[in-house]
Amino acid sequence: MTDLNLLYDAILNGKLEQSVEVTNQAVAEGIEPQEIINGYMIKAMEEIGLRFQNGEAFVPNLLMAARAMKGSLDILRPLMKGANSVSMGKVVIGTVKGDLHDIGKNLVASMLEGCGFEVINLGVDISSEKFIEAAKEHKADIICMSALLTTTMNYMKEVIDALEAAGVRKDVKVMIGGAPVTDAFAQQIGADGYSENANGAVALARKLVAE
Ligand code: B12
Repeated sequence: MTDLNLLYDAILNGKLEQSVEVTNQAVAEGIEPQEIINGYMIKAMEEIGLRFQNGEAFVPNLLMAARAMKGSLDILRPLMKGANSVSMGKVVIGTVKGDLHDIGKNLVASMLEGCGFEVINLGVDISSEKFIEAAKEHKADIICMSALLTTTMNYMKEVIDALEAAGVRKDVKVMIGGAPVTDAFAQQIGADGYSENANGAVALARKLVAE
């Protein structure tokens, strides 16, 4: 039986090979991706973040932890893809301009995909122009924006204003998220919803599409 605490340690200590190995073992034993991600991987990222905040870890440690996290997510992502033949709706997702954090955003994208949404993942550092262009091109039902920095979260309002100015705001719902984002902030900038995690993001997306 795989000891998933080893996965927690591997991500926390930025050991890619170990995290991939333990993840593969866990998958072979039939452990649910959700349990692996929520129970161990996200917790390790939270801990490295705390250490960084307290001056006990530094940017290279964050980078190595992120690399290990991604290695494991790459294994789990395909397993989360649902066997859905009918699309629940189209989602354009990206991390806003100036922000390079993509782990949480990719997790949200994978969960949405796994739950039957068609997801167009634009990547990181996405400008309002790119969000608008993609929303129009793909006739998106929802735009999802992610921001992990208090400095970049304000750009979400710029995107919403630009959607308004381009005349497409009425055609799409806007969901936002990321560690510094709150419900109050979402309301303040005129987003349609906020969720603090990937599971909640799916529930919210379903609700918004049904509206
Ligand atoms: C890993 C990491 C990095 C990596 C990112 C690698 C990558 N590819 O993503 C690197 C090393 C590149 C990095 C860089 C920096 N980072 Co950094 N980073 C982190 C760290 C440790 C973890 C983030 C993470 O991946 N968490 C795990 C995921 C699963 O959680 P999440 O992102 O929050 O996502 C979940 C929810 O928020 C939500 N969600 C996310 N997006 C969305 C979107 C929608 C629509 C919805 C509904 C939900 C949702 O669902 C997700 C899943 O549950 C955080 C600390 C933390 N605890 O957040 C700091 C942190 C975000 N970084 C921080 C800082 C300061 C920086 C740098 C400025 C450091 C520097 N001096 O260079 C740079 C900025 C670079 C840039 N321009 O973006 C600060 C931000 C402080 C602030 N208040 O603004 C933090 C909080 C660390 C700290 N405690 O001080 N970082």
